[in-house]
Amino acid sequence: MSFNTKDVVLSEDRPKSLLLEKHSDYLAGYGLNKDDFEYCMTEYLRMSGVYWALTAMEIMNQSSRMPKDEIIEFITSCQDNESGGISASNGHDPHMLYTLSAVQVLTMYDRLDAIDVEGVVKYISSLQQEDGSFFGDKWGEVDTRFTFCAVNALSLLQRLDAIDVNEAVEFVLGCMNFDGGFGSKPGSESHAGLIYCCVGTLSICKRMDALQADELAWWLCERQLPSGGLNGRPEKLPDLCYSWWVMSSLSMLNRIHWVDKMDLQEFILACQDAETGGFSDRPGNIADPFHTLFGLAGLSLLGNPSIKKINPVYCMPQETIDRLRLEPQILPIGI
Ligand code: 7TP
Ligand code: ZN
Repeated sequence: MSFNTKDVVLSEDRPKSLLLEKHSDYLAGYGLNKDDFEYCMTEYLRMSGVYWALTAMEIMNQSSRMPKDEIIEFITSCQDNESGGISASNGHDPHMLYTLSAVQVLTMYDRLDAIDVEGVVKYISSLQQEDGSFFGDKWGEVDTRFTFCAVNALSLLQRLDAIDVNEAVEFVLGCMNFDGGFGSKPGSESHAGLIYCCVGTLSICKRMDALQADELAWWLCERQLPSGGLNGRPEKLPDLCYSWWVMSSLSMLNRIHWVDKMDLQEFILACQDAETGGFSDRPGNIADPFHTLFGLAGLSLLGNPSIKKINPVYCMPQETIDRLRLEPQILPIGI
């Protein structure tokens, strides 16, 4: 007889140490062959892919292996002159998600001069609605993810004055649930990824006082399963990227000691692919740049000394956030 909790079992031959050189080689090689099938299949998210790979390389202190000039030219070519927004790839439609990724990459490179910043500010502010919420693009889907994209990107550009921050915060607070968590819109169920977006928004807007910190931290640490991994909602399998969404949220709440760090570290290390390099969503699956960033970022939050400190709100190197003198709000230490 077992509990009806879904989980995985870590096999004895799993990786148990951090394979940094493998990960650096994996990301340096990703996209070198532009005809590669896997690479072509992800054209619709390329701008974010560049952000995931570059950030992962930055925190491994390997970003000099990335094609900096090519990346900057690519971003310039993805800005839409009319709306000011930025798309995932050449010829695609601009979207809030890729606009944020582009701003993040150019911030890390300290090359915001490569885009029309005023155009980006105009694009983002044009997507705010009467109730404070944000559309993701011209098609009008509302989601707390897009609020976080807006607030995050504008804070990096030092242009939060361009939107109604109070209304944006009120909308996010309207998405809070009885369990202290947040969903994508008012009344939607709590989900760890959306909790990260909402807590991140409140952190940047310095409104962390509005949280039910203990209820929320309790819900978050209940995501840890016997394997050590974290899931995004009750009754779901663990997934490496939730190491980031959950641990970054707990970090903003100053309560990462509410999870078992050793067990989580073992799960994260088990998600490495020892042959190809990179991390996958769970042990034995195919690696990708997305999970590679969030595996490394999770280890950084756990204090791994081989990886640079990552900022839990921005998911960028802490040194970049310090250079910009950004000070997202972190709660004082809990119990
Ligand atoms: C393979 O199937 C998917 C499903 C959703 C691929 C992408 C997506 S997504 O674009 O909506 N997205 C990001 C994401 C990316 C990858 C991936 O990136 C593979 C290769 C690359 C190259 O750069 C893989 C998964 C993925 N997901 C889906 C997912 C994560 N964990 C389990 N799954 C099934 C996340 C998804 C949504 C997303 C989350 C955070 C974020 O900052 C942006 C988008
Ligand atoms: Zn995942």
